[in-house]
Parts: sequence; structure tokens; C-alpha cells
Amino acid sequence: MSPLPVSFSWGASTAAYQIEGAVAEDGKGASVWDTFSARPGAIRDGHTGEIACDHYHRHSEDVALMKDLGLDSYRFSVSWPRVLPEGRGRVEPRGLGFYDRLVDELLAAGITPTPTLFHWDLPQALEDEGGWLNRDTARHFAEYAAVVAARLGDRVTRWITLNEPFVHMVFGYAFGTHAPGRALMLEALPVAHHQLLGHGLATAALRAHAPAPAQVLIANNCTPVRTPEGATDADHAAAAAYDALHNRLFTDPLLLGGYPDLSAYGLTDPTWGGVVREGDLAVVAAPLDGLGVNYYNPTWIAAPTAEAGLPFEILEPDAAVPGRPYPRTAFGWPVVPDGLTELLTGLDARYGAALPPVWITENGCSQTDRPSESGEIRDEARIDYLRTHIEAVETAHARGVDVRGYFTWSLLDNFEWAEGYHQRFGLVHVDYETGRRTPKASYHWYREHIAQARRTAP
Ligand code: GBH
Repeated sequence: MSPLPVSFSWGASTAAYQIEGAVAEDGKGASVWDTFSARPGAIRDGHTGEIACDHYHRHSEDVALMKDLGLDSYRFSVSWPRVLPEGRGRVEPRGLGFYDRLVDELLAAGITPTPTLFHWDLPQALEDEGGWLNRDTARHFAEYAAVVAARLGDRVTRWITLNEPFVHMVFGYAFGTHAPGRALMLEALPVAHHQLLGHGLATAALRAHAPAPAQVLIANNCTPVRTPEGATDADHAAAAAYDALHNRLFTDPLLLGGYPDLSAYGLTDPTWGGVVREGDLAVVAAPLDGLGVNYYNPTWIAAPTAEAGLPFEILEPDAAVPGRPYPRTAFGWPVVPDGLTELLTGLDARYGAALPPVWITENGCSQTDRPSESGEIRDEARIDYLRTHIEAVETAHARGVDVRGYFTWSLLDNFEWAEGYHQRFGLVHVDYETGRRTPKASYHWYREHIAQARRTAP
């Protein structure tokens, strides 16, 4: 296996609502997740992020874990309503102060802070005005980015604007299984454009307001799209339509300056009925310093069997690839490491010189992870997952993809959105009764892997 260069960064990721708790402390405004998780039936067993990992109070202990792990980068998210309780206008200094201290602690530990500005916790005040269906939210996002850049941008040099605009659009606005809980199906499409516009405006704001040069990335959830064995032309057409919606709807405007053909979805008007305005695409296509890729698994697609309204059907992996069952995570997601190589080489092939350096900004798996009698957590399946996916990154790197870093999801067990605390993704186990952190076997493995990767790097 060809080793990754010494400059390759090893990291871990988290997100504000999933770990911080302290949802009403120090003047924080409500977010859509505070509202949504209070809705009966929205989250499994009525869990909420009210306390979560209590990271807001235990951040120093968490930074000490990161330092011990040997991370050189840490990806966290800034809670927009902590900084701007109403989403715009009044700045809450105590909220901003929390991230200011976190950044200093990270730097003192030799870790590059890599904040994401939006990981789904929109201020409720902006949701009350339509959320991401309202074009004005893009402008407010840039105003918020400017505030954070002015305060942290003397020390933070690597920024991520949005986390997974696709997943936020689909779960939040098309299906309603995530906040803000809207079930608009294809009517949710403007949410994609408004997030992308927000990304572009925020990119300019970061570069204008950060005192130090700002490297700007976006983290997309990407999936390689596969077809079943013996696929027909109709299956291939369905796969192309799915790829356009899940992947290219975001990477094409970002990297090529235009939306993919969405006629399979009945959309032939290039303005999407007035949503995409003159000049927007140039804003969206502001040059990126890197593309963040969150990878979990491929998606198998076939032509729709019924007049379902959608031009594709998502297949169960075991139905798509019979006789070769994939291992599954506790979530039931298939474990397919070569999908990550396929994804990275596919991005390189499609975008060529237009593809900026790539960072894997999330990759990981949920397991049941119960401590044994002796208190150890032997998450051997997570070690296999990490090892094989890192090898998949090495393979892509050896094939010429400019991949610069790997952030695992997640540092800590945390609030897994609609699944509450039932899915554990952490390298570190969290006891939600006591807040106690216990490094799992995978933590020790990753620590050793990072140390060895540094020793043997060319
Ligand atoms: C990310 O989303 C989020 O950024 C993060 O906050 C979250 O905690 C983490 O991942 C883990 O969920 O039905 O088998 O095809 C991931 C989005 C969407 C990826 C659903 C996997 C379906 C798997 N996910 N997708 S499958």
C-alpha cells in the first residue's frame, strides 16, 4: 500500500447540536433542532440534544483526548443561534466566546481547528421566516459567517461552510424526518439552491472578514451510484438521474458553474421557476480551496417499478448484489470500503482540473459498543471499518487523487439525530448518565495508526 504523505492530516469530526448540550445557556437562541426534538414522536424515545455529551462544559477534557489521540485537525461546528440568537442582528458575545476559547485550546494542543458554520441547527427565528426555502437565509448566513470570521479568523485558517446540503434538503425539507420537519418532496428543491447561494456568499464573507488568509471548503455527502447486475438501459438512466440529484446537484454548480440536467424530475426551466437568478451561479462557483467529502456507503439504483413519481428506485444492497451480503453497521448501513476509492477516483475523472484538493470530512460507523465487565470497549468491527476505509483512501491517492486529510465520524458517541442516542459512532464511549468518556479499542488503534503513518510517511 502506498503511504500517504507526511502532510496528510488526521482528524475527527463532531457537530454542535450532537455534542454540546447547554441548549439554553449563555444567551443561546433556539434552533430548529431544539424545536423539532421537543415534538412528540420526532426522535426515537423522545431523546433530545439538551445535554448530549455536555461538551459545552467538558470541552477541555475533550481537547485533552484529541491531543492524546494525536489528531492534527478537529472538525466541529459552530452553532449559529449561539452566536446570533435571532439568526441575524444582535451578536451574543458569550456564545462567540465559547468558540474563541475552544480554538485557543485546540491551537495550544497543536490541533488545527476546522469549524463548519452550518451543521443543520438553523436559528428558529429564521425558520419562522421560511428557513432555507427563503432566499434571504442565504444572505443572513453570510452575515453570520462574517461575524465568526472577524472573531476567529486571526487563528482559524481552514473553514467549512455547510455540512451535507443534500441530506439537509432531503431529510429536513423533503421527507421531514429531520428538523425542520417539512415533507415537501420535490418542492424542497429551492433549499438546495439557497444553501449553495449561502455557501457562495459566506465564502466571500470569510475571505473578506478573516484577518488571516481563509481556506474555504464545503462538506458534501457523496455516494457512488451503482446499478444491479444485469442492469438495463432504464436502470442506467435511473442511476444517472439519482446521481444528478444526490451528487451533481451540488458538485456541478460548485465546480463547473451550472446545474445538471434535472429534466427527469420534470424540471426543464433553467431558473427553476425564478429560484435561480441572474448572477447566482457565479456566486456559488467561487473558487474552493478544498472539497470535503462525507462518505458512508454506495447507493444501488434501478428503474422505478411503479409510477412512483420519482425516476429511480433505491435498492436494498442484498437485493442488488445477491449472494454476497455486505457486513452491516448497527444502523444497517452496508460496509463497502471500495466505494470510497470509486467515489474519489470518480470525482477526479469527472471534474479533472476543476477538482480542488479533497478532504474526507466524515467517515465512520455505528456499533453497539457496550463496555465489558472490565470496562473495556472492544469495537473490533470499527477498527476493521477504519482500516479498510483508510486503505481505500490510500488507493485513491496512489491513483492520483489529491486527497489531503481524513476526519473520522466521530470523536465521541453523540446525539444521532432522529435515532437519538441509539447509534454510537464514537472512538470514545460516552456514558450519558454520568458524562464519563471511555476511549474504545478503536481510539487506541487510530492513535497507533496516526503515529505510525507519521513515522513511515514519505
Ligand atoms: C452524517 O450524515 C452527518 O453529517 C452527521 O451529523 C451524522 O451524525 C453522521 O453522518 C452519521 O449519520 O440507507 O444504508 O443507504 C450522514 C447521512 C444519510 C449517510 C443516509 C447514510 C443512508 C445509508 N447519511 N445514508 S443506506
